[in-house]
Amino acid sequence: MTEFRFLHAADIHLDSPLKGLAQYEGTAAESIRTATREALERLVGLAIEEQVSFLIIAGDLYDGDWRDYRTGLFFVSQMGRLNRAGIPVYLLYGNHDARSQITRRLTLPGNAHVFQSRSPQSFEIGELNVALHGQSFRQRDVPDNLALSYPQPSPGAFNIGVLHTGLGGMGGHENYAPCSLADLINKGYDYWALGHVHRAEVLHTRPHIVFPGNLQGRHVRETGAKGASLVTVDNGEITELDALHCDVVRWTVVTVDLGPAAGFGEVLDRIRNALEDTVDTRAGGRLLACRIVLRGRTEVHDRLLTDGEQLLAEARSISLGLGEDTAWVEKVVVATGPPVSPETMANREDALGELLRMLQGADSDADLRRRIETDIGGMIRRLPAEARSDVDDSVLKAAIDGDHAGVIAGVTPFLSARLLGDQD
Ligand SMILES: [Mn+2]
Repeated sequence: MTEFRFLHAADIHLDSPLKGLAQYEGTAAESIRTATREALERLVGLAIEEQVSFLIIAGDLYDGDWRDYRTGLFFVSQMGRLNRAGIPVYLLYGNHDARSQITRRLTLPGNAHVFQSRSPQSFEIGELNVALHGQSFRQRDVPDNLALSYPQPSPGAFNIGVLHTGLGGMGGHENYAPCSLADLINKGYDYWALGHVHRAEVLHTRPHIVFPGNLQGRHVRETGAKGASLVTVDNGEITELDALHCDVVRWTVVTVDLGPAAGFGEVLDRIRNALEDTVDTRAGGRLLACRIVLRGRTEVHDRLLTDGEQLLAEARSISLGLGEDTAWVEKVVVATGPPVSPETMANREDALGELLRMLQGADSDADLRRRIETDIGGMIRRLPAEARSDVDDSVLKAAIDGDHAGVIAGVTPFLSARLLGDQD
């Protein structure tokens, strides 16, 4: 038997809208906006460069229905590059691009083979002695264990199962087309090309069961290097499994411990140092999209809480100072504390101490709760529905949920920071 290599990608989410980005200007925002397309271009470039025998896409190529034909035309243009290079593609649709989800369609070039959604389907590559088995999703929510109905392995061939699955329910992903690891191991295939879970993971070797992760991180919960798996097969055995990085923008969380930082200027210095360090160690030459988290007990805690807008602008200014398309700051989270603990503060013999003691008991104060419900509750009910869903701010979320204790706990640090700030 011959030696050959193939690429396994999944969860490309082409043209996926990036939440919260529309309000930002500049080249970094533009790079992030086009990142899923550029990552696909890189994948195709690598397939050609590495001279792979074929490419597998294991579902969620598209994020959902196309806004217009441009998304489909872009994909066809990339398939055309592979067609010219003589590289076939085996494409399976998942929950995001299930048959029922995509209303517009384009005919694909002859090198693209799509797994049908009616029942499992097999493709054979005679000259390599490879058999691929798979089934696309018919609709978004597939409750059945698809793997069980996949065909028996083709005797003597290198068998690949292509499957979009939540497996047994992996953290943060809907458990579509559920199955167990044992179902896959026992099938008798050589390689399972999975999709759906966005974090890359090799779940088993011999047989290999692999989530390559998504091709390009789309928000701060998808951090680190992203790409596809390059698999080398020699004489029917997998001899190498490499992660190829295709991401053009890399997401990361930068935690900055402020310790006893005494001034706003010092805070900015520490942010700058941390960003420089992160660009050097984690970016791999790509644009780094960062969420900065400030921690520690610090003198400037009050100012950080009350001057959020300036803090974010300064952090963005620092990132721009590192060079064009080097780093972009998505958000600065202030998770610092005052230099003295809240308990010590509450023991103060002054008006602030009194206020804090009052707030500590506020949740059991029926009168105060009624006033919060009247004032804030009324305001929340006037918010449009879309503003009430998918809320990032914990205090606002507590207010929407009618969690008065959460509102009081959430505003206490801001209130005491304001009061302390006014003393200066
Ligand atoms: Mn999926």
